[in-house]
Amino acid sequence: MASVVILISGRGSNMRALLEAGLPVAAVISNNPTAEGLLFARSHGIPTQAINHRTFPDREAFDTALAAIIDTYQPDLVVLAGFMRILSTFFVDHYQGRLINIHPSLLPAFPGLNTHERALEEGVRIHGCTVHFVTSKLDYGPIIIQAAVPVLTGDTSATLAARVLAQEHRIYPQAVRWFLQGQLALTGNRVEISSASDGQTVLCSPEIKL
Ligand code: NHR
Ligand code: GAR
Repeated sequence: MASVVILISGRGSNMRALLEAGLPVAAVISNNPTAEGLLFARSHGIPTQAINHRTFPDREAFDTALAAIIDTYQPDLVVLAGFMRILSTFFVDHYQGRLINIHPSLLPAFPGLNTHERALEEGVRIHGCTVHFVTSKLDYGPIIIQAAVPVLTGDTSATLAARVLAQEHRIYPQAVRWFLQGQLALTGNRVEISSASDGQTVLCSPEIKL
């Protein structure tokens, strides 16, 4: 049976969307022992583990220990869902082609942190979220699926984040389902999706009212 390990750092609403979509989640692991998402996973009978990065001397030591825990579950796919630690190259290489992330912007715009604040500062009219394969170049791996939302007059980073998050909860389960069904093929830096209709893969731009 195919299985997924989810890595979280906090609230875990994307993890929750994946669980509620009925995907085969073997375990939820957090670098933050007080992540709220761990409570929800436990209450749903999903095995959880906390591994505090602060107790390790450096990134590599943490990543080595994290990989050892993940590998006990022998997952087909490792899913970053609001996971806030940058992963070292050896970790990314170890899970090459089976490690994905959801990022709260329309990549390649706004890689890194504070994406909603930066989108507002730049005055973009369309923002969104991206699910991508993780490579050692931060927030730059092959794109699987994106969803767009409008930026509205009066938006704050909180209202914009909420609009984007609703789309994250739609596209992440879809991306994981495609992966587990063997429908994703990597060709260079591009992902091909077999048997997906175009309408499923992207959201259209918001309507223009003149
Ligand atoms: N690791 C690699 N190698 N490549 C990616 O594309 C990754 C990754 C690890 C996490 C998620 C990413 C995001 O979607 C992700 C993608 C954390 C940071 C960060 O700066 C940046 C991007 C992402 C996640 N983290 C700080 C650090 O020092 C800590 C910040 C904090 O704890 O609040 O690791 O945005
Ligand atoms: C989500 O918006 C996710 O895209 C983003 O953090 C939020 C986590 O929410 N991820 C990153 O910014 C990664 N650096 P969640 O814990 O409720 O899923």
